Amino acid sequence: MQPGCFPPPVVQMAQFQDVSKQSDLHPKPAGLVLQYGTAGFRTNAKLLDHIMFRMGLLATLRSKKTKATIGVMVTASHNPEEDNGVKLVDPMGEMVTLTWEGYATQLANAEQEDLLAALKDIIEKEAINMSQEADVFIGKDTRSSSASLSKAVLDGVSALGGHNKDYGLVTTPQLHYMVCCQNTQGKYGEATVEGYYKKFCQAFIQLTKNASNCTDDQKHLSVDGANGIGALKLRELESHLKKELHISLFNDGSTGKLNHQCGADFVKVQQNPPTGMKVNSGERCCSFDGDADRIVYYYTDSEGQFHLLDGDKIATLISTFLKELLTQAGLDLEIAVVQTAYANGSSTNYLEDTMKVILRCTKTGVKHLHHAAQEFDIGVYFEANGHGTVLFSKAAEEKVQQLAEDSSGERKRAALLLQNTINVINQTVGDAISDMLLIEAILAIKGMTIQQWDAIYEDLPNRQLKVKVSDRRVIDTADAERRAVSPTGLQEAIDGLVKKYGRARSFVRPSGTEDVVRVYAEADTQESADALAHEVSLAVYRLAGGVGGEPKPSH
Ligand code: NG1
Ligand code: ZN
Repeated sequence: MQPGCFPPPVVQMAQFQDVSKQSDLHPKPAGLVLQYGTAGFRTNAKLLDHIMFRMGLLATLRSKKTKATIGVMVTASHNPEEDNGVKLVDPMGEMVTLTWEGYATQLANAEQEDLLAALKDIIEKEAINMSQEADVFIGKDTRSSSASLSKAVLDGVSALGGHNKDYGLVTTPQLHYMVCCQNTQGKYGEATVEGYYKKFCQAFIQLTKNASNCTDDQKHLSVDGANGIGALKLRELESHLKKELHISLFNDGSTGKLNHQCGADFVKVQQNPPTGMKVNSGERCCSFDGDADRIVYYYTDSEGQFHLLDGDKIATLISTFLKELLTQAGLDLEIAVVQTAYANGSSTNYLEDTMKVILRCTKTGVKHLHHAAQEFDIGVYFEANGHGTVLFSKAAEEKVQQLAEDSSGERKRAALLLQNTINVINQTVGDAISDMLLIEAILAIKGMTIQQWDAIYEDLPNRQLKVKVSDRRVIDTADAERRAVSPTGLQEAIDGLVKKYGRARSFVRPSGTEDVVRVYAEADTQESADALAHEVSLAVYRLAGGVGGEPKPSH
């Protein structure tokens, strides 16, 4: 058949018969409505079988449309073990587009008898050539539900005649990496788990080989694996590090429960060390989340006080390092940092006033940050929760390479460091393992302790809370989620409360992954941040249809 031509109806019918038959084995509970949210579908695993099957169908259509390999990752990241979720990965390893998110929701919510019509609707709207080959890569996390749910995805792919490659247990960023490698014909790296370890570890070893005054003590890092897939993968990676980094792994999944009182989200939100981990005073520690796409660092001081180094501190460390290298290399490249409203006010001030980098604020969700970061030669993006990476434009990468070849002395040294920095970063998506290697390399090269890193700026005390309301969609926001435009009176109430405290800021937004409204507050003292967060929670409860008892002061 000619490219672009529609297949004869008989081919379509045969394909759809298979879809019909298979779909009966993955029935949708009547009336269930789910939304493709901030990070795909995410809810209790028991409600997801039909979603997985249908996402297998959709990934196959997306692959036919883009004529490229598409990824499907079965994970619910930092959510509890009982939940699960699924997200699609586009050809270059990025999140699927907004239009296709819409199709995902449409397909997920079609009642059983309407599925074929919904499918045909997408095929028609996108003018998909159904005789085009399709390839789908699939990965899953360690949840007990993930095995059968990923099997349902495979059924969806084969029902539409797509080919699949099942990577089994991988981290979310590993799957993004595989998809990108495949679609760049290996230019980004080899599309295997082994290829992933080789690429990032080699770059790490190259980066650190000249960090001559790095002692064995400084090479030690304690990692909380959140009892998830990141722990398994870190064990596999260790041998590739050639003892350049000594990892003590805790919460490796052998006994503890996934994300339960551990992992990056717990540590960030509770502002406490995870359970199940030995945190020696002054020692550098980090936590991954359940699918290893987030990382936060921390230590406790001699008085037992906990110090968190979150995504904002990570973005600051990385952008400082890159800026210094650019100066040493004499390269004139534009560097920007992208944050969300959750970024600590101190980090924003530091980046803007002291570092003088270009700063952008986007809505929550990595797809927004990723897109904003793509607009610059070098875009460093991090959510405060530790999800982030660095993007280099093609032109920037070429300039670095050219300089590494043509220059000598200090400029060459800087260019080579930049080149290896590019190679140690997983540019497809935030990646706990790759971010960890980059941070460890920077600290080693700069001979910097975690305390010195922490001292770059002092965080404003802050608090994050959740409020249950009957319908969180009543809250509408503007200005990168920093202002609530509905319900009426809510923003005015928040403004009034914020005025009571020093250096205060607060905002609310409906979560895209949980049925809650999130409240964020920061102020000059922890007491003030806690009080403000509580008062704003009460305003949400009263003005946005709170359910259950009124929020109580938590601290
Ligand atoms: P929601 O539930 O929309 O706040 C959370 C995180 C996001 C992002 C997604 C996906 C916060 C405040 N929100 O989204 O940043 O990481 O999960 O995992 O951390
Ligand atoms: Zn995650």
